[in-house]
Amino acid sequence: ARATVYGYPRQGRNRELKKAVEGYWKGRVTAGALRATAAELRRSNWRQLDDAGVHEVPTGDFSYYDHVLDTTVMVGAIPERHRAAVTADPLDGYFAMARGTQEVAPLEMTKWFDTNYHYLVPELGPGTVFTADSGKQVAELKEALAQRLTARPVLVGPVTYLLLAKPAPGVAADFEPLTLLDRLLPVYAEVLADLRAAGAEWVQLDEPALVQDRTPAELNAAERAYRALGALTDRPKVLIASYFDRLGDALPVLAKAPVEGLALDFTETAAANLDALATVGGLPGKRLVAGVVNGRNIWINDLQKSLSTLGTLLGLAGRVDVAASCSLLHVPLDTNTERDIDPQILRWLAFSKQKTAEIVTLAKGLAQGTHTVSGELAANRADLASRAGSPITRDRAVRARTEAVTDADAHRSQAYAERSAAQRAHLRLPLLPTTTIGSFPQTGELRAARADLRAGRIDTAGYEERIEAEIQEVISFQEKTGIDVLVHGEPERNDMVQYFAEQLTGYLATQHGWVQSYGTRYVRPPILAGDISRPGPMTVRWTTYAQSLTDRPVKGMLTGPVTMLAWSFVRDDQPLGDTARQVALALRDEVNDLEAAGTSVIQVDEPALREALPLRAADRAGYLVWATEAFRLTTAGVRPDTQIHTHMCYAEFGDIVRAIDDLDADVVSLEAARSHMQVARELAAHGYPREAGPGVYDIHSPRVPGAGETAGLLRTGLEAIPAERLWVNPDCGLKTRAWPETRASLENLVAAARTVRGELPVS
Ligand code: THG
Ligand code: ZN
Repeated sequence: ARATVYGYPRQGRNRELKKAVEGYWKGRVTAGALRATAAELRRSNWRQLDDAGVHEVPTGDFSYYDHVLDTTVMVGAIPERHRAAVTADPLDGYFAMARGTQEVAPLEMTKWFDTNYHYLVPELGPGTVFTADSGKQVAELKEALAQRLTARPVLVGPVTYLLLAKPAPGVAADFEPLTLLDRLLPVYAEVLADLRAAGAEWVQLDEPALVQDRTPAELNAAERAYRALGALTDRPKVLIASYFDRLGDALPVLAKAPVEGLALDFTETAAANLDALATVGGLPGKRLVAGVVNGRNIWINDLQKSLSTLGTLLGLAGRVDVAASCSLLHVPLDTNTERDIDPQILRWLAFSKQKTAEIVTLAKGLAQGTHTVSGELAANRADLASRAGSPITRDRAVRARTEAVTDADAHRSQAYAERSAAQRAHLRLPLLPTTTIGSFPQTGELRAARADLRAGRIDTAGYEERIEAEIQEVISFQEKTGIDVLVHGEPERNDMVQYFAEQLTGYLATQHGWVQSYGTRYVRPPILAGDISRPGPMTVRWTTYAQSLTDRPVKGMLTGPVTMLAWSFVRDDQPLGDTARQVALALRDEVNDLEAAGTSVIQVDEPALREALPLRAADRAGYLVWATEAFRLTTAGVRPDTQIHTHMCYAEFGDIVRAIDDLDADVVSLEAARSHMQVARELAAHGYPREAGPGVYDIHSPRVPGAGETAGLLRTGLEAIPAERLWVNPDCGLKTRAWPETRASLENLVAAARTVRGELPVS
């Protein structure tokens, strides 16, 4: 048994890659310097893996922006509109596809399965011509071989690549990219031959799309693909890799494929792989790579348990190697750089470096006997016991409270129709009320104020003065502009999840735990480590300050429990629903405190409700039950005349409209500007009975929409949602925008609302 990994974080210890790439974009770093930084990061990652005892290192997993975009380049599927840029300069053309230019739009970005990583969606059509470009893969393999390492190129597999693609602009919406398989396979054949020639013994083809529900036709395509690739004579040995869940019906297909290896996820969600593998008779004579170390969370592995799984697997394959369940891209680098986490708790955590060590220990224990790793096993047992027995993971008061939750706690005292009337009387808003989603531009001065506070250049009082000054400006701007329901602008928040995590007991924030979200953008997901409680109010001070400055209602702004979970590392020692309930109760106290302090409108954001849906349809109903219950538990403790808003980003709500209704919020705001109010029509088609604010201003672009254009979107919205239930707001928060376009766009938004109000029949 040997140790391996499928991929490693790309950014470097100090996010050197982000700095180099962004520097290149600004013209401050040359292409040569960028390439040198990238090569040094790869070299150093491989060196670390090799030093740790990893037998076979991955290559080709590195990316300047995204590995799916790299695959698009590898197969020559450059969209028509980006061709000229790519021909002129491949590196600039690559970034043009990722980010767009003044002239052309970028590729669309969407989430990589149920992780928080985003990839660039390939655009294909009947006219797509694939051509092989193995340059990047071959060059990176040669770099690793020059370091005298055993290296295995890792590629997105052909079936997953096509399943992740969408019809190119102008191509019929029902075009199925998978119909291009026969044209794509010769290109993969050419790349495999090039990698063989460059010295690859093995190559890994990632097929995570096969862990999702797949039709017989799709499974048939997978079978054909690997029959064809397997039959090639000039190729390295092929390892098909699956991860993020169980393979289900795809397992027999891949087990029988005429290739040399299969990588399976053996973490909890994918545990069914074990029985399924035995049922198909194992992988006699083949290589099985066992993903027993969870590549998506940050908890130490139960080494004894993994060794026992691995022992069972030994009887089921010709050779068993040990790996993380997926690329380590989705976890931070190294726990050792965390200075603010209690050293005892730090021992419960494993980031990429620690997970690599676990994989090596397991491979050694499997190959040479557990006695050879007895020291590691003893330490692991002690750390697991320390976590299980810690008062942090079992807070009696929190447990007692969650157990006492009744169904009534999760339901408002009046039905929507009745409380809607009470809210109308209480708030006295005009028809088509205007509001914003919550955040206002995060200026350089605000970031500087936070940095000054951290560095001790200013004290808390000095910092709070600066925040109050910003709130004054935001409130006065909104009053002057004529917005109806105001916000304080969230100048005090770094990130909508981290801000709350830092204030809740049981949650850990990291200093350096960066994980790539997309391109050069990173997040530091906080860790749900223990039972969650709220020592004191978190937002009341700022909301009431803002309210003291105006007679118009100021919305309280909170992040909802589902999003708090989706954008954090979650506990693995209790059901997600239990953790969600604890977070919900802590947030419920905040909601109730806001109400008690005089806040009549409270928004609880759930941008992640849709994206946290499980990959397999069979798992979705269970998720939606606890997710909607957690939201209601957060919000149901308020009076009938207090108005609860929620907000969700990203399109494709069709499949969760029912769940949105089950949240029992009074008002929902959704992203809609780019899709010309498609969301409004979807809500109407599902008979959504509540108030809604489909966004009329696309905040993802610096472009200022004119008042006429915004009024047009409003009129379109009115065709689906009656005026009594339609709100007027941007698509999302304004924190990534600058002030000039924010000012102009919101002035136009208010003007548009006034114009369209004037067109309404007088009742
Ligand atoms: N917060 C958290 N997770 C998220 C989002 C979020 N996941 C999904 C989505 N939003 C991802 N979007 C972004 C957008 C911007 C940035 C990161 C993810 C970003 N990051 C800064 C950077 O890399 O320079 C660092 C931010 C910081 O200092 O904390 O700009 O909103 N939790
Ligand atoms: Zn949003």
